[in-house]
Amino acid sequence: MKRRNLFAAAATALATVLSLGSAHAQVPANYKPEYKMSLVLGTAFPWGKGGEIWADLVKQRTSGRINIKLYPGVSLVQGDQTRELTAIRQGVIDMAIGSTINWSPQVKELNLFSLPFLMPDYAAIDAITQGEPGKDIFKTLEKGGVVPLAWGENGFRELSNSKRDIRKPEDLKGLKLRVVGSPLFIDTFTALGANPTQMSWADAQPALASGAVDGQENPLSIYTAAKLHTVAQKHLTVWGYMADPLIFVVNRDVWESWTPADRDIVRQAAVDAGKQQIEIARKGLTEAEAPVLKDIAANGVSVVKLSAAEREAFAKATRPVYDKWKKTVGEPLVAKAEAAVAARKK
Ligand code: X2X
Repeated sequence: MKRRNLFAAAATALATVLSLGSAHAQVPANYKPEYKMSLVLGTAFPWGKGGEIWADLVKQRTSGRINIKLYPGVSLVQGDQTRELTAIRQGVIDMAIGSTINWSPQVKELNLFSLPFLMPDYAAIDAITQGEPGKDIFKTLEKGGVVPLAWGENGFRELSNSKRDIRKPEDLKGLKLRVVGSPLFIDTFTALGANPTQMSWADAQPALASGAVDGQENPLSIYTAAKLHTVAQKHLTVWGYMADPLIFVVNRDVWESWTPADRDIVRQAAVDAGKQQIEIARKGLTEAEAPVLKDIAANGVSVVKLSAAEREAFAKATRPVYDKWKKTVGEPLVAKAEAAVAARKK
């Protein structure tokens, strides 16, 4: 290295040390050494990967002023995912990426996404989350005391069980199914003749393993990463009856404790992480032939893909549930969502 270059390199190194030093010196006194991010699933799943990306982007872009630690398994609320939103509001949790399902017991509008057969494809999810209905939902959450920043995705929830192939509603008769924590799911599966029982994701896996329940519904990224074929889930029906988006949020007091510049960074990082997370969640599912389905079948799982007519039979059987819950969600919001779906670019 020439002498001049050496000098330049030394100057750069010194500047880096100084800027790092000053970045630390600039951490406002009211900032916490660590912010707690709640998630149901860890980094083996698209959900947790989204959390990791968000935390990493924030750390880089704030030069470490905002340092986020992931708490998967909703461990800050002892695994009870339906208590997560309340804990965010109370400040027990600083920030989270949460499923619309888990927060819907507190925010009735979030049941929108759980209305059976509202969203026929991925474009329909995007039309709602990225359009007017999504904005309305964010306003509702803001009024509810949290700061929503971006959308992510858990995914279309497909049905698995240990007993038989499901092609028509009658096939569900008497099946014991684990469902998530919104009463809407009890209504949907009761309407289909099944025997639904509500439990947390933490309890679901042992219940499937012991045979206490016969089946469950979850996105295929979860089915594969949690290896549900090893807990007797050998029959899978791809019916796309609903999908749960994820929402990136921050507790309001935490948000207000940050400088406006840092708020901008955290918001933009959530938007960027959300986009990447949605891509990860859809990987293997949106390509031709859906390679994920081949991988699942290779594990000896019987994969049933419903035809449009078969799907329609399930939609018809659950229509009364849709109509009942439309009132709970709010008819104007549902009408807006239906219009966004009808106008979507396929
Ligand atoms: O509990 C579930 O099924 C899960 C992991 O998908 C949610 O948190 C909604």
